[in-house]
Amino acid sequence: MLLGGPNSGKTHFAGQLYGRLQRRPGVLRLRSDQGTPPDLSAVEEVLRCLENGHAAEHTAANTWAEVLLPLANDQGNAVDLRWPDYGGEQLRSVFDQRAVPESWRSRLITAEGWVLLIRLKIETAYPDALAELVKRSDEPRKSAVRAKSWDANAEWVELLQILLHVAELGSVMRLRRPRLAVLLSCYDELGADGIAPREVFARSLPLVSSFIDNTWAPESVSIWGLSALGRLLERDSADEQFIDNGPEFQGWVVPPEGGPKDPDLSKPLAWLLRGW
Ligand SMILES: Nc1nc2c(ncn2[C@@H]2O[C@H](COP(=O)(O)OP(=O)(O)OP(=O)(O)O)[C@@H](O)[C@H]2O)c(=O)[nH]1
Ligand SMILES: [Mg+2]
Repeated sequence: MLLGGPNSGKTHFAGQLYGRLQRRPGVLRLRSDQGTPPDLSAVEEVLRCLENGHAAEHTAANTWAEVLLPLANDQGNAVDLRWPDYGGEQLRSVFDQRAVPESWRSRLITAEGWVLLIRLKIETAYPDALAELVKRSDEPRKSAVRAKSWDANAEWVELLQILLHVAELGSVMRLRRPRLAVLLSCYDELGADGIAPREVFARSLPLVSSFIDNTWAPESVSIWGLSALGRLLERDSADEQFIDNGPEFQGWVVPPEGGPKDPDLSKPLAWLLRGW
C-alpha cells in the first residue's frame, strides 16, 4: 500500500521505478515468465513525459490506477507487486473526514507492506511556535509565529492512527506486519547530504518519527531518502539530461544509515519484500 498526499511524488516515482526495472535493473527486475503481459500503459505514459524532459500531469483527485509488476529479486524469488497511483487528495480526505473508503480498507488490511511517501519540503511544522510557548510573559514574542493549520507532526500521527485502526492493527505489541518503508521524497530539495535519512526524519518530524518507533518493531521499519528525478521538473521543462541520457540515468536513493547516492530505485522495495 502506497500512502502519499498531493504532490508527494507518487506518480514520478512509479514512472521512474518502472523505467529502472525495464532498462537498468538493480536488486529487483521484471520477470518475463508471464503469459499475458500486464497493462503498464499508466507508467509508460509517465516515462514518455520524462524522456521528453518534462514532468507528468498531476493525478486527478478521484483516480485510482494500479499496475501489476511481476518482479524477481537477486535470489530469483518471484513476487507480484501491485503498485498503485492515485490523486493524493484521497489521503488528505481520509484525514479531513475521518472516513476510509471500503476499497482503501481492504487494501490496508491485506497489504504486507506500507510505503509512506513524505515530501518534507511541503510539510508544515511550527517549531518556532513551541519555542514561543515556553517564553516568560515579559520576554519579547515573535508575533509572526501563528499556527494557521495542523502541524504536520500531529497530522501524520493522527492519519497513521486512523489507518492502523481501520487495518485492525492494535498498538499494544510492536508491529512486524505490515513492514513500513518511509521514503522521504524529493530528497534533493533538502540539502541533507551527509546526514542519515532516519536522522533527517527524526529532526524534521520528531513526533511522527517517535510514534513510528513506538508502534513498529525496529526490524520492520526503514527510512530512506528518495529522489526519483534527482531535480525538479515542470510540465514545460525540456531537461537535456533526461532527453539525452534517458530518465533511467536520473534519480537515486539514500539508505537509512546514510551514504552515497544509489541509483537503484528498487532498493527500498527490495527491503520491503525481504520480509516475505
Ligand atoms: N525536486 C524534485 N521534484 C520532484 C521529484 N519527483 C517529483 N518531483 C516534482 O514534484 C511534483 C509532484 O510530483 P508527482 O509525482 O506528480 O506527485 P503526486 O504524488 O503524484 O501528486 P498527485 O498526483 O497530485 O497526488 C512534480 O512537479 C514533480 O516534477 C524529485 O525527485 N525531486
Ligand atoms: Mg500523481
